[in-house]
Amino acid sequence: MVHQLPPLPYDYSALEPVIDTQTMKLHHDMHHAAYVKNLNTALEKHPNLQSKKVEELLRDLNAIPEDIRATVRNNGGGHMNHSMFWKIMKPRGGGDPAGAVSKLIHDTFGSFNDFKTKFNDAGAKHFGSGWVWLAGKPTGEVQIITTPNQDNPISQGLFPILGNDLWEHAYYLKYNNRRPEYLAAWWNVVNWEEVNRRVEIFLSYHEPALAAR
Ligand code: MN3
Repeated sequence: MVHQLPPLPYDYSALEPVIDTQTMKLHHDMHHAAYVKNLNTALEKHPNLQSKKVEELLRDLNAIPEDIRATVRNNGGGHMNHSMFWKIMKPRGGGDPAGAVSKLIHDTFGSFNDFKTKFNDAGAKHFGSGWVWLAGKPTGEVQIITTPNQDNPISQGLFPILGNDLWEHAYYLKYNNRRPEYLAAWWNVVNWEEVNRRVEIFLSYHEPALAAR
């Protein structure tokens, strides 16, 4: 096993009542574990790729041998997306963002409320499975995008600052078909400290671009 399932950084029940215990258990122990297992199995066919980090694999999918490209895209994406997802949530999270992410949001969307509305709307309108993201552009700007399946923004040259899981497995047990309700409630478990840590990484990549503006 080259890639490992990271442990949840809190109990299965820690995000109640926003995300129920059974959903967390199935989502982490079954879904995320399967992405890791499938990624590892695929990489056994190309051991030269086993030393690469998942983000390196996804950054240039055209460089991945064709026989495992779709498997790496889907399962490597699933691994990377969920590894971020557990960390950008925490018990008693939520509230208004502060720091660098707050500045990015206000500069781009005017207010936190307008940002949430646009993000939730994009997530609600996305057809089928996928993710909704706040993604950083090479210019240093940010935008809301959705991606299908387990595609990560890194594969299109964008930096994944934060993302919410639009797959039914993320919400169906508690919210049934009411995805907008799940999207609205999710903000109450967002770990803004972790999101700000990611923003700092994004900004450090793009400082030259920012300085030139
Ligand atoms: Mn998921």
